[in-house]
Amino acid sequence: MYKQIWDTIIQSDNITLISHVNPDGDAIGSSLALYNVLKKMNKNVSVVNTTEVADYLDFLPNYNKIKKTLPNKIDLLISLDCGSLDRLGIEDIDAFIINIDHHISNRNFGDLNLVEIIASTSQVLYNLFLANNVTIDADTAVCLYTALVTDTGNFQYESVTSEVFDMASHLVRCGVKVEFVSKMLYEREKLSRLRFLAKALDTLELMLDGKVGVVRVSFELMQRYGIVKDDTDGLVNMVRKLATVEVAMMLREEEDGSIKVSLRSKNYVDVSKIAAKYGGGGHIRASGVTFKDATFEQVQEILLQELKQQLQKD
Ligand SMILES: [Mn+2]
Repeated sequence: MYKQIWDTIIQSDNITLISHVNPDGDAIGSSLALYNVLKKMNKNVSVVNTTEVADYLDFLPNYNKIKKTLPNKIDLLISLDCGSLDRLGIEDIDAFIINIDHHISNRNFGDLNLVEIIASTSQVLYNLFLANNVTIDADTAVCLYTALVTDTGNFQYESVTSEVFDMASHLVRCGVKVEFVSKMLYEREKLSRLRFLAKALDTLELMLDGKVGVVRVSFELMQRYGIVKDDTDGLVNMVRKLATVEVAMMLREEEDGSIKVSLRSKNYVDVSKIAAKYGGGGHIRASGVTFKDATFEQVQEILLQELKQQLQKD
C-alpha cells in the first residue's frame, strides 16, 4: 500500500490536501508536512481546511498557505487525519481520493486507504515517507513532530510506543528544535483563553461517584472570549486530570444550536464505542459526537446512561 499510494501521488499533478473540520495539531501538522514534501517535488499542491485553524500552530512552515476553499482543478484529493468524508466539510467531489488516517472509526472512504491505528496521522505519514525513501528536511520534520506531540498529549498516551520515540528521535536529527516547539505550543497562552477556561471550569459537575466529570460550553461564552473550537480541547483534558474521573465530557454548543460532545477516558472505558453508537467516532480514549435538536440536559442524560453501564463493570 505504501508504494501504491506514493506512485499515485507521483503520477498526479493537481493535488489538494485536506483535513478534518476544526483541525488539531495532527491535522494541520500532517497536512503541512506533506505540503512541504510535494512542493519540493514541484507538484501543484494546495492545502485546505474549511474551518478556522487555531493560531497556536502559526509557527509551522507554510501555515499561511492554508486556504478555506478548494481550488477549481483537483486530480487527487488527499484526506489527512479524518475518519469520514462528511468531516471534511466539503460537498461530494469528483477526484481520486487517498485517505491517510489513524482513527479506529475510519470508514475507508478513499479510493486508496492508508489507515493504521497508531499514535498520529503524522506517524502514518512518516511510515509512508520512510517506505518510499522520502527525504525529511527540517521544515517537514517540525510539522511531523508537532503533530506527534499534540496527538500524544506530549508523549503521555497509551499510543506512545518505542516506535513513537524512534520517530521523534529521527525528527530531532532531521532538525527539530524540541524546546522551540514546546514553547510555541505550550508557552504562548492568551489571557482571554485562560479567562475562558476559568468560566468554563466553573460549570464542572462530577457524577456517578466522581467517575464522570462534565463541563458545558455555550456558544455565547466562546464568542465572548474569541475562542476557536480547537482551543476547547485543553478543557476536557483538564477535567480528565481529576483523580476520581474515568470519563471527562465536554458539551459544547455550536453555531447551529447542535451539541458537540468531546469524550475522554482514562483507563478502561472505550469512548469510541459510545460515540459511534450516536454517529460519531474517534479513538478509544478520545472521541467526539454531535447531537442535533437536543438540549445540554438531554445529551448529558443519554451519555450518563451509556456510561452507567460501562462504569458498573468496575
Ligand atoms: Mn490525529
